[in-house]
Amino acid sequence: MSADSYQPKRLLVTGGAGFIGSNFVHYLIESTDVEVVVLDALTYAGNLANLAPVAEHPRYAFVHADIRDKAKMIEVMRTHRIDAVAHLAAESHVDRSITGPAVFVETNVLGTLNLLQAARETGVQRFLQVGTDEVYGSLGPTGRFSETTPLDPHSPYSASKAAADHLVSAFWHTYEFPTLITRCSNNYGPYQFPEKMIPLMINNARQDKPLPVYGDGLNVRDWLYVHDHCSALWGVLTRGRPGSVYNIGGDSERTNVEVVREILRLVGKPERLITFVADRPGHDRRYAIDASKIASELGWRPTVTFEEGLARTVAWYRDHADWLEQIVSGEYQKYYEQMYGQRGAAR
Ligand code: NAD
Ligand code: TDX
Repeated sequence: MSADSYQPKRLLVTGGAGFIGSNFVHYLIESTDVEVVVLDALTYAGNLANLAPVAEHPRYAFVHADIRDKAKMIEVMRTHRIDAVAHLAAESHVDRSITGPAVFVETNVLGTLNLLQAARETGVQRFLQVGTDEVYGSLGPTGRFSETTPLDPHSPYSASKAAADHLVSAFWHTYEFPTLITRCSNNYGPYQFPEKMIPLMINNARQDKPLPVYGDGLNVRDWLYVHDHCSALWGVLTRGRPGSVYNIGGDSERTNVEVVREILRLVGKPERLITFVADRPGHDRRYAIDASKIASELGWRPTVTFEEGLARTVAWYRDHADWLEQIVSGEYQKYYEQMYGQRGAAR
């Protein structure tokens, strides 16, 4: 059974200018009464255009800050009288972690520790760590990850996320600091940066460029439409049992090549654009989520089928060609430059 409902008043959303973070902020403004303070360093993955629809809302504020700066985290939590944290800020792309792992440890591990310490010091009542199913490693053709599956991360990205989860869990066990951890499968939907597989393939298909499928294309991911993830995060934050882990999944396993074929069909482009390229080093073969705990404890289930969600996503990218073009051209950084001058640490 779930604990009594907890209603945060002022929620700090780290990484709120990224893909899932910005969708979550839209959800919070539309569907809850909570005041939202977004904290984001605006790395290459952060884009203020993602937050433009809520920029003038009275329950929204934005703070430009880096979670690697602990003193700043304490200051922000005090100044904004934060009572709950939803922690989504991260370096999130597996391929980047293979070529440059250090920043993944700095942001995902040390940044999470800074936030935990700052939150504890300033009396925060709930800390939600937004985690990934990749911490469980790779599955063969059968089986699913449950919350008790041992962590066995394979990439520098997933290793850094697993380390962060362990720290979060340690704060619960050592200090009884009220933490929650979610572990979600692959998200897709509006505002996803076009380095990730689905928006990259949509973008290439639209431009008649080759669609680079790693290895044999038979790796399997479980896909969840991002809006369903957002409702799950709110459910866990407000009704989850402190100290618990909740898996979140879409019950939509697909091979990569199946996904790419469906994108080509929706965009109306030929399958000859599919190009098999060298495999990702250490490429996990299959992820699959057992999400029965969140279903039975919190009554959450995905509501959007993969076919419906992918069609909506392709339509969103078609209708927001300017958003995509500003990223591809680097023009999106103008928001950052207008507000803060030249981007020092652009990657
Ligand atoms: P994203 O890369 O789109 O966004 C990350 C955001 O964090 C960006 O706005 C970026 O500017 C910000 N950020 C990065 N480093 C920072 C720092 N040092 N200080 C402050 N802000 C910083 O990522 P996403 O796909 O939206 O993922 C959000 C979270 O969800 C991550 O923790 C990720 O591990 C997790 N997750 C993602 C997926 C997925 O499929 N995308 C699935 C499960 C879990
Ligand atoms: O060009 C590509 N070609 C390709 O075949 C890319 C970018 C990916 N792929 C494959 C690799 C994966 O099997 O597609 C699959 C999905 O790749 P990504 O979109 O990079 O996602 P993944 O590596 O599965 O990780 C994602 O889901 C879990 C997010 O990036 C993580 O942040 C999240 O934790």
